[in-house]
Amino acid sequence: MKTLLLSAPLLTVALALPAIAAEKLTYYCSSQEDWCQLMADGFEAETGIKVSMTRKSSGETMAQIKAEADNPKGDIWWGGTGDPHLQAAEEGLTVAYESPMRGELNDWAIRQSESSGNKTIGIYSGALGYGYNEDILKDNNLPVPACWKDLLKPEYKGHVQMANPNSSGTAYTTLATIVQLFGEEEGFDFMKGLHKNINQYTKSGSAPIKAAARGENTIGIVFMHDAVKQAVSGFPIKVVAPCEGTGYEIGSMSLIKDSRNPENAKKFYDWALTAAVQSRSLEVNAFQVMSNKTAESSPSAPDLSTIKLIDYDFAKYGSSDERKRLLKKWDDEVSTLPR
Ligand code: S7P
Repeated sequence: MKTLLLSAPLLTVALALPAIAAEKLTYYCSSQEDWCQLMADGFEAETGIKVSMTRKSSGETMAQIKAEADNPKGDIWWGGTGDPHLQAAEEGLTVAYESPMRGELNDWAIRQSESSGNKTIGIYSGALGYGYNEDILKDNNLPVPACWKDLLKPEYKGHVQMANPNSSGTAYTTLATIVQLFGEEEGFDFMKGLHKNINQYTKSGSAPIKAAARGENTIGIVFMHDAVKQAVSGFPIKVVAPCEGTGYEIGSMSLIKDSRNPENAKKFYDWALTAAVQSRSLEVNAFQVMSNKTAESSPSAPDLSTIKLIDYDFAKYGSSDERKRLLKKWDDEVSTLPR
């Protein structure tokens, strides 16, 4: 009874106090799950800001931000290929910001920003290619592929996997790369020929090489760094830079328009561009080239200076009309064909 009488006034005071809202950030991530989580945990630990994370592929995240435009739920979109970030900028879904960290970044990261009116910025870069499971290749007496056009050989039927370009930034980069490399007509003929050899179009871009690592697929069309990640983890994966040349991505970051926690989003943005944070990518075997000039790199990372890279037209293939047109054409003319 005595305890009850003493605690009653305390309870009244507690109920009368306004609830102190915890600082928070809603973070959409389109890179590999382990890297997304490392970023969320690292930011939360350093700032005390509570991070709520959703990981989805690049095209899916773009679609989600668009669907939420009247009532935005996300604050920041980090990672994923640059094309859908550019499309989001053009469609007014993201906002301009000039971070004080810009002086520390490589030119390609700043160019990405300038081409979008500063509504997105480059955080990493990496080349497209493919990887194969050398054990499965040998067991099936298959030739070693070295070029894009090798993937059309009839003996690879059922042995090639890529993601669906609607959901995946990796697969959209593949489609745009092939069109830029061979021209639109020949490029679509290539995609139709490739379709005959595809065993499955996955939702996520890196899934095909993870399946190859597990022995459930032979050749996965992915970013080369995603194939290297499997190889350094001890899986029998070989990485190929296709002989004809290849495209590349500028993985990007954008602030979502009319977000609920814009100041915390800017804090994350500046923090994510520091060399110390970008160097932590190596903890999860993320072997992209980082945008901060002094971020550490690994000797295992693909050396972009030795790969034949096309002059990828980010302005064109990141534009809303072109991305929609190419995806519709792929849906209509490729994905519906029998295999
Ligand atoms: O972090 C690895 C990585 O390949 O993931 C991103 C990719 O877009 C995510 O997967 P989706 O293809 O499914 O969108 C790339 O930006 C990045 O290099």
